[in-house]
Amino acid sequence: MMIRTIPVTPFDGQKPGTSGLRKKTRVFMQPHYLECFVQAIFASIGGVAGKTLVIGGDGRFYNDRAVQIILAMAAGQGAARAIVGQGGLLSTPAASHLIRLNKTDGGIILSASHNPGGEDEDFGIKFNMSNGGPAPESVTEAMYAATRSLSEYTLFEAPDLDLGRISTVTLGDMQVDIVDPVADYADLMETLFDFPAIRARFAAGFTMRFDAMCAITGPYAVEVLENRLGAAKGTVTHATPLPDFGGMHPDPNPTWAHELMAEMMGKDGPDFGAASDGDGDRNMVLGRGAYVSPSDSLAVLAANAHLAPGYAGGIAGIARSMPTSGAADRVAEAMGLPCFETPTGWKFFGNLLDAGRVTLCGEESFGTGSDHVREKDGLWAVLLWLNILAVRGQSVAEILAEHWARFGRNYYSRHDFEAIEADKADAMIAALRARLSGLAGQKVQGMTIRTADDFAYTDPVDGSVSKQQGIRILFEDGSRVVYRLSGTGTEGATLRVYLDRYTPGTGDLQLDPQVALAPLIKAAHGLAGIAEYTGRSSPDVIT
Ligand code: G16
Repeated sequence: MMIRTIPVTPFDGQKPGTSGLRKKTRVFMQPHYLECFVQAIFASIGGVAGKTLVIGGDGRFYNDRAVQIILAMAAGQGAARAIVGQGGLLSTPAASHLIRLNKTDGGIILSASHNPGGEDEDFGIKFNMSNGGPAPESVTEAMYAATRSLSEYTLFEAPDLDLGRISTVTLGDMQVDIVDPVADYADLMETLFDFPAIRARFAAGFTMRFDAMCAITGPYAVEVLENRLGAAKGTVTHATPLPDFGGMHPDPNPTWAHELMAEMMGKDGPDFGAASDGDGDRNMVLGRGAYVSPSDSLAVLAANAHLAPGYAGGIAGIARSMPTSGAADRVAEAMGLPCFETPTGWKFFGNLLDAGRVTLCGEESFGTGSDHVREKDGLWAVLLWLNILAVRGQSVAEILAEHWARFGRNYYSRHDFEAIEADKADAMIAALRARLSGLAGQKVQGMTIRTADDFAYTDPVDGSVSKQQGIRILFEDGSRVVYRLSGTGTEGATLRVYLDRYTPGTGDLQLDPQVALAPLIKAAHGLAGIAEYTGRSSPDVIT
C-alpha cells in the first residue's frame, strides 16, 4: 500500500455541461479518463488536503468502480474524511443534504441523471460545493481549464474498500464513514411535512403508485412512503436500483414513464401517482386522469406550500428557469412575492437560496425543490403534494382546476428533437440568432412578434453574467417560443423548443395543450426552419 503518482496526457472535451460531465460510460471507462476529471475537480477547489467530502452516486454501471477510484485519489491527496453512502449509493438530494448536515467541504456525485445507464449508455460526475449545491460556472470553468493542463494524478494504492457494511474504516490516513444513504434524508422529510396527516389519509384508503424506474429513489420511497407513512406495500414499483435501470429510461415524463401514465389514466387508477429519475432529483406528478406539467406543479406548490409545517411561515420568493412557463409568476404576483427567472441549470438557484431571497425553485424539466437542500428533489416534491392533498382533501384534478380558475392557465409543452447532427443544430441556432434584431413586428400564424432576444442573466447576488442562455420569441398576446440546445445529452445535439400560451381564468381551461398550442407550434417550426436545417418535422419527445 503506497501513494503513487501517475503521469497522464490531458483528454479533450472534458467540459462540464448543464450539470457536470456526462459522456458514454465507455468513455469514462478508458484508462485515466475519470481520474483526470477528478484531478481537475480537486484542482478547481484548491486541492483536498485536510478536507471532508461526501461521495456517492445513483448506482448506474461503473458507479462502484468510480467510487473506489475517487476514494483512492482523495486518500492519496491528503483528504481527512470521506462520507460514502452504503454500496456507494446516494441520491442527488440526499448527497446535498449530507454535505450540509455534516458541514463538509463539498461532494462528488456520480450520475447522468435521467439518461439511461449501462456499459453502452451514459455516465456522469459532478462536484457540489459546501452549500450542497452544484458548482457554479466559475468553478466548472476552472475544472475545464485544469483538464487541459494536467500532467499527473496521485492516488493511494490499496485493495478496494468493502462499502457494503455501515461502518467507519480508514484508507491510508483518511477516515471513511460508510453511512445509511436513506436515514438522514428521511428524517429531514419528517421535519418538513405533516406525516401524521398524510398517514391518516393513507389509512383512510388513499391509493398511490410511485414508479422508481429501477433507479436510486426506490429505497428512499419505500422507506418514506411505505414504512414511515403507511402506504400499502407495493405502492413503490421498480423499487430496486439496477446498474442498467432494468433497461428503463429513468426520465419521469409521459413518454418514458408510460407504464405509470397508462395506470393513472385508466378509470381505476390510484388517487395519486409519481415517478422520479435516475438520481432522484426529478419528479413527475399525476392524479387519476390528470397530468400535472412541471411548470404548473411549481405554481401549485408555491400557492399551497404554507399548508406544510416546514413552510407554514410562508415563502420568501420563487425562482424558475427561463424556459419554464410563467405560471409561477402569476402566483408570485398574487401573493406579493419576488419571482426570479434564471438560466437552465440548478446551479443558478444556489445564490438566491443562500441569500434567502427565494424558498421554492422549479424547472420545466421535472425539477422542483426548496431551501431544504441545494438540489432539486423528486421525493420532496411528491411529499409536498401529498401534504397538500391531505390538508385540502381534494383530488389532483380538482386542485388543478381551482388553480387555473384563480390564476389562469399557461398552456405549456416542450418538444425535443434528439440526436440531431451537432453542426446542423448549431447552424440553425446561429441563423436564428442573426435574425433576432429584425423579428419584432413580424406576423407569424396570425400572431405579432413583440420582442426577440437571446436570454442573458445577471446574477442578482454576485453580479456574474451568463450569456446565450436560450433564444426567446415573445408575441404580443403573451405567448412565447424558446429555443435551446440541451447541455446534458451525450449523442449529437438535442434541440428543445419550449411553447407557452396564457389563457385567463375565464377562458377555456380544459383543452389538450397540443391543441391549444397548435398555432405556436407551427410558428416555432417556421421561424427557425427546423425541418430545413435538421431534416426533422416532428419531435422525438413531447412533455
Ligand atoms: C439538469 C439540470 C437542470 C436542467 C436539466 C436539463 O438536470 O440540473 O437544471 O433543467 O439538466 O438541461 P438541458 O436542457 O441542458 O438538457 P438533471 O436532472 O439532468 O441533472
